[in-house]
Amino acid sequence: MKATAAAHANIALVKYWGKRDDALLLPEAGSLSVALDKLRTTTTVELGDFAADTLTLDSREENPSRARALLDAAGIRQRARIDSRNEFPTAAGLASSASGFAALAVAACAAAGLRKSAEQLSSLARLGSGSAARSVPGGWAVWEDESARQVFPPSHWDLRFCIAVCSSGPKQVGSRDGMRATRETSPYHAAWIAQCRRDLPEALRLLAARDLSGLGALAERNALRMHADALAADPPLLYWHPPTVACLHALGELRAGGIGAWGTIDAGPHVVAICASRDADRVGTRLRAIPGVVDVLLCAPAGGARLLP
Ligand code: 2P0
Repeated sequence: MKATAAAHANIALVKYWGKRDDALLLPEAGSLSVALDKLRTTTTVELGDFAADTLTLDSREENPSRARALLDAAGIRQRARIDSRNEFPTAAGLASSASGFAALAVAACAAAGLRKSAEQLSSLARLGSGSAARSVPGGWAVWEDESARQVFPPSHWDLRFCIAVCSSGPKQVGSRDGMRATRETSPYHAAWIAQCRRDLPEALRLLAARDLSGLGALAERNALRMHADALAADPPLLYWHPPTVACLHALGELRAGGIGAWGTIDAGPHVVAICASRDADRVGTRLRAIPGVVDVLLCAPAGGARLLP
């Protein structure tokens, strides 16, 4: 009645920003991501006759309601004691919901003795947080409908992802509320969704061909267009801080100097630079020198969620 699983967070190169079903967390358009090795979460689930569900995240009590939605969908009726630990600084505002819910789906089903397919586990993780569907298969993952699938393994391409941590506080508007507000109030939202539907097949073609300048530029455009959509919401959603903008300029300067590095930004201030492994140290050093950048984490592609012994 007890099991532990680990999963990695992921960064999307074609972003998920809009739901076609708020209750089922189904996306309006498909997305493409890669799992990141350093952003690992380990979750232990114990099922039993407890008074209530409890969720502890890095030793702090959290509301277990989203975890319960996942457990209910899996058919798990017993109460759960969930203990989730991030091997990276959550205080820095790095998203842990994707890795957390992916690890939870795998650990909870194992604790309950349920045999689920990879597809079913991805679909369950999605009910905790949409992007968690992509952390179950890991590697390069595409999520279009109920579950995500791995399209290439982590070994497909030796890229690096330099995460420039651009603030130390929690963000003001969470992804779920921000996404809903954008869909309901941004006049650009239909154009954003149409763009994602064009970007996904093109990104997959560039990924298959290992075309870094093509995929990097596409990912940067896709992220900036997602933020253009969010900025156009009413009230506007401005996730960026001054170092966010400075990082984008620095990456442009690196490219002008012959180093291929492109940025992507989730619903927060941090910039993730995509580059070849041989350039990662130079990119990391450049980003670390920017005033306001608190830390830089260097990540490589990682695999999917798995049970730990
Ligand atoms: C993504 N993000 O594709 C996009 C890009 C943030 C920006 O998925 O409401 O925590 O739980 O489905 O998955 C973050 O949103 O939102 C996210 P819910 P989630 O990675």
